[in-house]
Order: sequence, then structure tokens, then C-alpha cells
Amino acid sequence: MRHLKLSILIFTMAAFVIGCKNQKNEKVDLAVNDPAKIYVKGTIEAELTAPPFVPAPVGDRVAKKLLVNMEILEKEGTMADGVQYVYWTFGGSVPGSFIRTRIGDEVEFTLSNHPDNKLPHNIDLHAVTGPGGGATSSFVAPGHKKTFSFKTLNPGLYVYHCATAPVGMHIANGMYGLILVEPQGGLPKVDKEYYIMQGDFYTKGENGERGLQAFDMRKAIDEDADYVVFNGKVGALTGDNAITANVGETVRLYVGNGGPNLTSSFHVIGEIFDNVHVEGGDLINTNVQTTSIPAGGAAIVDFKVDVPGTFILVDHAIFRAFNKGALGMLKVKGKENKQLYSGIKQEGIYNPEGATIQTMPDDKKIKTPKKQNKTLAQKISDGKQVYTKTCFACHQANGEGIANAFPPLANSDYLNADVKRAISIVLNGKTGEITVNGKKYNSVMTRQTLTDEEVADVMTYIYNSWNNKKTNVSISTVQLVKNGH
Ligand code: HEC
Ligand SMILES: [Cu+2]
Repeated sequence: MRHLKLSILIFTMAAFVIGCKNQKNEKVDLAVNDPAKIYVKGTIEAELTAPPFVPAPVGDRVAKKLLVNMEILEKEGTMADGVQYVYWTFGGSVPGSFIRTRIGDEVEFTLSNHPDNKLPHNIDLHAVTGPGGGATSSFVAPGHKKTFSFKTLNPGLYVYHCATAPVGMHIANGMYGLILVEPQGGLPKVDKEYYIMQGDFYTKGENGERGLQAFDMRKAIDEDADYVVFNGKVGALTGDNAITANVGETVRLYVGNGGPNLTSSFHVIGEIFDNVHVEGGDLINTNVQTTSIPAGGAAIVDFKVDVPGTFILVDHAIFRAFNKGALGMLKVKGKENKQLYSGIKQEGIYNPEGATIQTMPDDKKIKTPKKQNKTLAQKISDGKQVYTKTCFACHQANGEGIANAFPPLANSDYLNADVKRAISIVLNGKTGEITVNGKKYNSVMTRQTLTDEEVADVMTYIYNSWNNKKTNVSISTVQLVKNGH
């Protein structure tokens, strides 16, 4: 009996000791897992970059005190060709400077408001755990600066933005950017990294209206955007500004959406995202075509580029891409891989009713001009319809084109210099560098499948619009060009 009691006692004590030991171990683990307890060693100044670039990866550096010095600048910039806008910026760019940290860093953030600025501002960083994400501590008048600090507790890609009333207006004027908090040990290595952020803009004038454009509060409230763009302006990522990679490389894009209103359906034409950090968090989805990025949200996408070419970045709410500016380019150089992508293998006539039909033509089916002698006014009006159906998407409603992507047809020196060359472009397509009104374009216009009459009409419409030289293009001229004259 006594023995039994003793053994029970010993057993209980042993259990207690083991229990204590477990508890202790758990505490040790907790300390490692709890980012709030990560020890910082040393102080460094943060590298800040303007888009589309990002600072060097954090890699395996230990947590540190990280000094971030950000200056707010209100300054005039270019929204689109001939369209100016006064942007409010973090660090002088839209989106603002990219901030790269690691989990456990103690960020000491100094926000300076340049003395030439007109308004007070502040910053709300979604990576901050604390009141207003820092906004309450960072409200700063022109000619002043404020410092506050925070510890990064959650890995991920976060938006920051101004949160000074009227908040929507400060965001609509470009006051947003991204801050990355890398996990312990850093993100997996890739070959190229870029910073892209979408935003919607609201101007007094319609899209393309020239001159300095003021912000339009009514349109902003109605969510009726004039411009939807990557990196603050039309053409920030096209032509010479395109991001680049080489065949075989892995590319990671840090993509944010400043809004203020619109959700982005982010897509790269001709690519599939191998990995997407959904909403910028830990969840990784694979093999994704289009990822949804909410206003005030972000995503990290990566993919390997396997074949050369120009890959178009868009908001796949597609009118925004072709009519409002949400279009960028990734140019990939390197060797072709015909096994992965062949290009055109063969081109031929498709005759669903069999080749014999061709030798016994049905009169009604031959596309002969309906009216040989249309008036100029009739041609222009028919040509306008062709234009709206086929050319408008790229060359835009008033022939103004899109900076660095699609050349203008309005008042185009290239167009007016050589009618036959212009006709040939519509008949055969065009690729390679051309200069239109002093600006270089190096892109691809696909060949248009139009009848001779439609080509004559659309060219006549273009030549008789937008200050061009008023040529009346006849069907016989189109046929001459077609036959190589
Ligand atoms: C898919 C977009 C797209 C469409 C649709 C398109 N174009 Fe183009 N166009 C281009 C691009 C890109 C170029 C410049 C090609 C280059 O860089 O070599 C161009 C160049 C031209 C040029 C010569 C340059 C200039 O500005 O004068 C003319 C003329 C032209 N296009 C007419 C037309 C007409 C007419 C239509 C409709 C029937 C049309 N295009 C449809 C993209 C397009
Ligand atoms: Cu502000």
C-alpha cells in the first residue's frame, strides 16, 4: 500500500517535471516564432527605389533597425502625350519609393513634407500594426518632418498611402506605394524583379484632352476614370520604358493597386504565372492566368520566360488597357524555341465549301464594290465605321494613338508623306522601327483583313480627318498597291 502510494507520488512528480519541461520548450519555440521578439542587431539606411525597380533582396541578413527617409513632393508630370497633371508623390514618383524590409526589422520612418508643397500629408502603411497604420503619428505640414517607428510583424507585400482628408483625393493624385516584408531567410531567388502599381485617374478634360488637367472630384466619386494606368502615366512601361528579361530567366513582379476605386484584373498576355502570392500574403496559388488585385491590395507573381517576344501587361478589364492606358510591356530577348511556340507555321486560304467553288464563282459572293462612284462624303462616313470597328482600339478615337505603343494617325507626318506606303501597312501589317512626328515606335501592327473598298474608305476617312492632307484614296490605288506597284 505504502509502496503504491510512493510510486503514485513519484509518477505524479515525474509527470509534473516532464510537463514543465514541455512548457518551457514551447516557450522557447514561441520566442523564435513570435516576430515581436525577434532581436535586432545594428542600424542601416533603407535603399529606396522608384518604379519599376526594387531594392536589392534582403536575403539572409538579420533583423535590423532600418532607417527610412521619405520625402513628399507635389509636382507636375505627364499623364499622357500632351496631358499634364499635378501629382502628389512619396519620393517623387508614382507609385512612391519601394521599401524593402524583413520580418522583425524595427523601421524608423521619417516623413518630410517639402516646403514648396501646398498641403499637409501623412502615411498609412498596411504593414504596420498600430493606429492608422502610422497615419496618426505622421501627419505633417509643408516644411516639417515627423518620425515614428514600428516593428514588422507579418511577412507580405503591403500598400502604403496618404490618409489625409479628403483621403480619396490624396490617393487619386498618386499618393501610394508598396512596402515588402520578407520572411526569415528571404524570398526564393529569381533573376529579375520589378515594381508595378496600377492607379485610376480623374481629370476635368476627357481622356486625351491636352494641357494641364485638374483633378475632377465628381468623376472620382462616380468612379468614372479617364485614365487607368501602370506606374502613374500612360506609357510608363511601354516602348523604351518596357521591363526586360532574357529567355530562361525567372521574373518576379511586385504588383500593387493604389486605386482609389478600381480592382485590377492583372494579366500578362502570353504568360502564365507559375506562382502567385494571393493578395500579397502567404497563400501561394500556382498556374494562374489573371489575378485580382483589390484597391489597396497587392500580389507577388513570378514566372519563367521560355520564349522571346513582347509580352503585354494589362488590366484584363480590357477597355482600360486599350482605351485608358493600363498597358505595359515585358520584352524578352533570346533564342526562339519552336517546340514551345512555333509562330506562324503556314498561312493559306480557308475555303469551307471546298476549292472547286473558287473556279465557279457565285457572283453574289464576289466582293466587288457596291457603288463604284461613291461621293467623298459617303466614303468618309463608311470609312469612319471601318475605323471604329478595326483601328480605333489601338490608334484611339481621334487618331491620337497611345504614347510609346501605337503611333498617331492624327496629323501624322509618316502617314502624309506616302499614301501608298500607308495603304500597304493596312494591307500587309507592319513591324520594325518607324518614326512618327519625331517619336520612335517599334511594335507590331497586325495585317487587317479588309476588302479593297473598305481599305479605300478607311484611308480616305483618316486622310480627311484630324489635320491630315485630305487625300481621296480610290479602290484602284488600293489594288495597285496590293499588286506590288
Ligand atoms: C492591334 C493594334 C493596331 C490596330 C488594330 C491597327 N493598328 Fe495601325 N499601327 C499599329 C502599330 C503598333 C503601328 C506601328 C508599327 C511599327 O512600329 O512598325 C501602326 C502603324 C500604322 C500606320 C503608320 C504609322 C502612322 O502613324 O502613320 C498607319 C497608317 C496605320 N497603322 C493605320 C491603321 C489603320 C487604318 C488601321 C485600321 C484599319 C490600323 N492601323 C489598325 C497598331 C495597330
Ligand atoms: Cu497626402
